[in-house]
Amino acid sequence: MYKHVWKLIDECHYITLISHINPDGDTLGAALSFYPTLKQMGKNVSLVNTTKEIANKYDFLPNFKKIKKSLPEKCELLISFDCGSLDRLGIKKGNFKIINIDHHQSNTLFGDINIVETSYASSTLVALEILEHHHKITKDEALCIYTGLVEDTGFFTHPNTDVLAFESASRLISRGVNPSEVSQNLKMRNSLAKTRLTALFINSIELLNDAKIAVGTISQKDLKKTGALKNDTDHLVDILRNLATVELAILILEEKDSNYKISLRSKSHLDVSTIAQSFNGGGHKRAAGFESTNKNIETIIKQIREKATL
Ligand SMILES: [Mn+2]
Repeated sequence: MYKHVWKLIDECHYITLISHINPDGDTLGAALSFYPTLKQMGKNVSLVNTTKEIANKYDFLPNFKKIKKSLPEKCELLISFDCGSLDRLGIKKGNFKIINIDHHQSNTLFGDINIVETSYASSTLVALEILEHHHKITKDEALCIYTGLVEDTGFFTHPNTDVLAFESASRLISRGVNPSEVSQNLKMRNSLAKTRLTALFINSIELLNDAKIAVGTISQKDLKKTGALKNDTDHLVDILRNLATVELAILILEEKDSNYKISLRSKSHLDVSTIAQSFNGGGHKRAAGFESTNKNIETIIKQIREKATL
């Protein structure tokens, strides 16, 4: 399979590396990890993410500043990273081939080549294998890959943390990654606005179903009041899941157009990806999400509760 990837890359000159909307460290790290090699091969490479605001905390990743908001005029090959479906890229299918590199169970296999390793903790680990099939990876590549790995494993605490995760981490560190520096970049650069938003969020928490479900909401008003950005909300759902009795965490984020983005997390047994899929969303067993145009939050919560076997 990896041979096919490198063959298609060889055949194309205009290549776009794209990450999913509302990007995390995994999708960005995976896309950025491919940039230096393709550049070195003499390709015309574009980095694309269609999200309006990308969290600043990723600005330490090499070539982060080269990410553009829309597809370039010329594109022969699109390589998608960490994205389960084409619509999550925020683009229309065009006259280009697609390589789909991912680890989501719910992946729709929308590529001409699909490398979807659902047992891998992060998409960056899939990227690592493909890159290592080609050359010995550099420090910059290792840094991008390590960032995706720590984010998707919750710094080696989520159930997806396995031997491959640690073996890969060890290899990446031996290539020059400084784990403490990565942690500082990702976790110790919060704004006061984000911290104040966290306080508002904590006050919104409600417990349901004998405290097995926790629901927290963030409104546009909350964002305005604190000056926080939408990407300052990524950590909030974990606050819900971290409550002792909670199996299902539900974060409801009001978007600008008063639609809602719902993030679901479970702790030990509930499969939230099937719940998210029933609302046309997707994700993993313990972390998934969907978007809703239903203005009635209570109805959404009721529907989720009906689908959750606790
Ligand atoms: Mn991922």
